[in-house]
Amino acid sequence: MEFPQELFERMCKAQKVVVLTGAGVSAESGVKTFRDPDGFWAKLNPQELASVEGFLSNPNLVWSWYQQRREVIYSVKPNPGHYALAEMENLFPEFLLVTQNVDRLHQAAGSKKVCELHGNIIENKCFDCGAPYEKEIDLSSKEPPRCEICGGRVRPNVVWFGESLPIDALNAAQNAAADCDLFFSIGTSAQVYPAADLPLQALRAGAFVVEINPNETVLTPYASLSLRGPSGKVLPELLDKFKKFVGK
Ligand code: BJW
Ligand code: ZN
Repeated sequence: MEFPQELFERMCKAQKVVVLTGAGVSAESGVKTFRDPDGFWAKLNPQELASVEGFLSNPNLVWSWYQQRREVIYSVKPNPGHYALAEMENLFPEFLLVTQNVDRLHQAAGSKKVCELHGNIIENKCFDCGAPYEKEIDLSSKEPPRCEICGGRVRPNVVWFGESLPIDALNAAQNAAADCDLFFSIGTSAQVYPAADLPLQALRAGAFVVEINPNETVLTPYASLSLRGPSGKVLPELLDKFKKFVGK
């Protein structure tokens, strides 16, 4: 892929870099996205599976869905896109990786500073009292275990529709977006708020916003640059060429 010279120049000058990732970054690891034609929401109803109302009306269904996803996530590995992002962390004076993904693949690839906006699927907590549930989960269990403190149902530590995002992660992401010079939006359809607002905040702050996605998104008309392709291919190539650019 050809990259415009301006991108390398921006990367060279950048002091504060923010990266927002979404499900597309894990697609090449074998984790389904949500809104693609073969994604989860093509056949399943988000309100039924990823909302408080869904859990209240059918906790076993929601629990089983997350159990299936956990099985996939425990069996997959980071892809070259994850590794390239882990390496990028060391190339800029300030760098923040903000992810909507719940799969912890960025951390598995070696990223150190990761801001999880939508929680993660590895940890669990009580639906009623919020206490962390730290006992090991039997992956074959078809109904949520009960909280040892209050007896409430246990749920994954993810953020469902209508729920607030973890306040520290959200503050860190918004502050960084509003004060960066280079912002990458990678593998996200940019439809879910407040994450979708981050690249727009960066644009308002005067940052150069680069989208990496094989498909157009609602962000495309506003992005300073769109790189069309899978992140597992585009990111390692970008990193490689940037290192050569800096080295010469
Ligand atoms: C590739 C690729 C490859 C494929 N390489 N790319 C303002 C306006 C309107 C609505 C709202 C608003 N503020 C809040 C809302 C309500 C709601 C919302 O945003 N709704 C919209 C959908 C309209 N937001 C919320 O409820 C949030 N809470 C909140 O704001 O609280 C306060 C509040 C509440 C209510 C009203 C007002 C304020 C919470 C959002 C939580 C989202 N949770 C989920 C589930 C997490 C748990 C789980 O995993 O099950 O998070 S939904 C799902 O979407 C998941 C994802 O993190 C999130 C984003 O999806 P993502 O990552 O973008 O995936 P896709 O599938 O959409 O896109 C994949 C992309 O990859 C595509 O573009 C492909 O082309 C690309 N791709 N292969 C690179 N190889
Ligand atoms: Zn409890």
